[in-house]
Amino acid sequence: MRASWDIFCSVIDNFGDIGVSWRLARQLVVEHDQSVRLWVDDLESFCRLCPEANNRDAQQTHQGVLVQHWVHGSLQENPAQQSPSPQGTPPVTAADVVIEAFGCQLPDDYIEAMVQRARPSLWLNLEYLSAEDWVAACHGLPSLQSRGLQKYFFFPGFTQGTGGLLREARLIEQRRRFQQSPAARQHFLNALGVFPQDNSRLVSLFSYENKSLFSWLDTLEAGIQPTHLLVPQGRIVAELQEWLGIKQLSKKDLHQRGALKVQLLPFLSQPDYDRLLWSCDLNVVRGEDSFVRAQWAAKPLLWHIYPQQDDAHLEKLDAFLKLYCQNLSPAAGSALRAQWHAWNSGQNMAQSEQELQQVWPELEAHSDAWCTQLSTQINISTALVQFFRKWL
Ligand code: TRH
Repeated sequence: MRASWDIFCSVIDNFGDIGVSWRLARQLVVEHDQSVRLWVDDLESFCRLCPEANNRDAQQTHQGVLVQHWVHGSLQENPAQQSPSPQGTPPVTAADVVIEAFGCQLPDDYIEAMVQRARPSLWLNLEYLSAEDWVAACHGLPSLQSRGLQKYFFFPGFTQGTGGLLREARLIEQRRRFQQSPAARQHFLNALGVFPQDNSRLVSLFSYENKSLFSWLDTLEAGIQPTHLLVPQGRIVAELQEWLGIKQLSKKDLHQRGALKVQLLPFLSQPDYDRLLWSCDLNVVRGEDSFVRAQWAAKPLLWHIYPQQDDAHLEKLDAFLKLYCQNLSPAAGSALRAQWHAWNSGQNMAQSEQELQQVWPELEAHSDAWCTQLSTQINISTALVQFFRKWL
């Protein structure tokens, strides 16, 4: 059944909110043949993830998704129509399924439009990803709202009973094919201007500002194996420049210190960012979406979790580590925990890096097994469509 979907995304900071919303919108169109409108309050950020978009048109269609600029407080389905809607009539028609991404507040006009529908909309709040135990128990619970409406909480997650993770239908197959083809990898890297030496370890770095960065770079500089560090343009660049002692990292230059080469990359499209993750031996990722993509890459990862007030994020970090380390040997589990804790609390990375090197082959095998295990779970877009069908 082809239903209409409205996804509301308010960009708070960074790219996670829009990254997830845009990925979900595309999947609903391409894989489930749904009619999707994506409401975004920040077209500038959207353009970074969808380079074919522009920041001028309030309405534009990309990859089958109608993208609608949303100015908080004023909702016009077609801003070109300047005539005001008749009194009491909302300026929009509410969709069959309404998703507010990450608890963003729906405009009053839109809630009014939901109230006025003959058949109610299914209203869902797509929550942030967490591996905490309580998530499965809260997934799918309703909550009564004003005006007699009901909203359901949809929780992504890593375990049975949650809404799963975003995963395109053929992602694992495409990733395997890419990783089995040295020519495909080489072609992709060369096109980015990356020519790694045969014996060097390729590492991608996408992180927030981080107090542990200098000590981590120091260990890579002093390493026995050469490291080639690839850094998509972003928040970590200023600190990298400081460590390198240069004013401006430019995309053309390769900076070498000891065993470490540092190379700046442009901010990539989402599909190219996936290919970068598939190409590297280790991926340093952050937030929510890049963290999940690194798991689909089936390579070891280091997560810089989005920092929250009162260190609430450290509980989330441990909840994930508890799951992820379940099938690791005690030595590998403790080395990984030590490295992730150090990276997320500004500690020196030297010792944990050394310990991690001892268990590296086990970590590589584990990241592949973890990806295989996770990919047996339902993916979010399918779970949402099923949720809607059951609710009808
Ligand atoms: O940008 P983020 O830090 O977003 C965060 C998180 O979502 C966090 O949970 C949320 O609370 C906060 O925003 C507001 O990290 P994240 O989630 O990894 O999103 C980055 C997106 O950018 C992801 O979709 C991958 C994409 N990306 C590219 O498309 N190209 C690139 O070159 C890079 C580095 C990332």
